[in-house]
Amino acid sequence: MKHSTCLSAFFTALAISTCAVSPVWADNLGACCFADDGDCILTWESQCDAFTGDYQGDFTTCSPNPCPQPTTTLAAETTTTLPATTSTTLPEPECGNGAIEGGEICDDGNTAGNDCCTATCTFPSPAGCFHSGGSTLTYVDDPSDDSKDKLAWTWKKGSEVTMADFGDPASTTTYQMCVFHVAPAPTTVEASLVIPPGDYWTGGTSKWKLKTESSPVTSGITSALLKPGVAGKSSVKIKGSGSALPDLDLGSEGTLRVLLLNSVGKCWQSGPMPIVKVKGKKTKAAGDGGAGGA
Ligand SMILES: [Ca+2]
Ligand SMILES: [Ca+2]
Ligand SMILES: [Ca+2]
Repeated sequence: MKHSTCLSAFFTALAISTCAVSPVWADNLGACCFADDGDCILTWESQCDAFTGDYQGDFTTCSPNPCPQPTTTLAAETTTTLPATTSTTLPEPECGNGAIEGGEICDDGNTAGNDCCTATCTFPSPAGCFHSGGSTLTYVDDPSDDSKDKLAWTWKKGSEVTMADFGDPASTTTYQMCVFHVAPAPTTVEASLVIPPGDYWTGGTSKWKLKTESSPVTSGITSALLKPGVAGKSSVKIKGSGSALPDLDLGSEGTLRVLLLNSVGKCWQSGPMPIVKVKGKKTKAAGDGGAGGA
């Protein structure tokens, strides 16, 4: 009840009461309401009519207010329409673009196989490669003078290899030597050394030999010897040196694997080869290539 309204009604109606007290002594005095705003005042029924109120009956009170209260019309609910969700579609990994994406293990910038990263961007498997009865990899890294860096890989007592397996490196067959760090995981490729075909290769009847000091082989390979043979007699030796040779990060422990692959689809593998010696600038790994490249 609005008190000011009550007092106004009190003086208007000459009621001798307060709003909160039931007018029990006055005949025909009760509570009425103003329908307009829901306020309740005490007055006679006739006065209630004058106020265009709704008389509630004799001896009724204002407390609790018997009058219908104005209803508040709630604003219509508004619906907020959220902007449509936009989705971003990531581009599919593309093998051969030089960037390792999605599930790619490697990406050497091409979709060719027979190199250190396959056409499906995985490392080449040693399974099916020619294997050796004894292999070593030695690497000398001079930290201040790269011209003194040296790399040597020997693969001997190998499984049966024919001259045809070597292709024709003097004119058409490309070689790539890959050095992998296979343990502890994950496998990383530490070197990818390409030997493109060229007339620095000689031989072709009983062996292939590469020897050059001013090597056009940008990977730093300076000599190679490929010898076929029956099981236990085939061998491969590859050496590199100088500042063209990349600095390898072989670490001081773990296990390496060397793969030599050529573009006629043959491969020679050594490993796994534990790093057996680290002395000064020199790192050596040694082991056998398991049968079937295991
Ligand atoms: Ca890629
Ligand atoms: Ca490749
Ligand atoms: Ca170096």
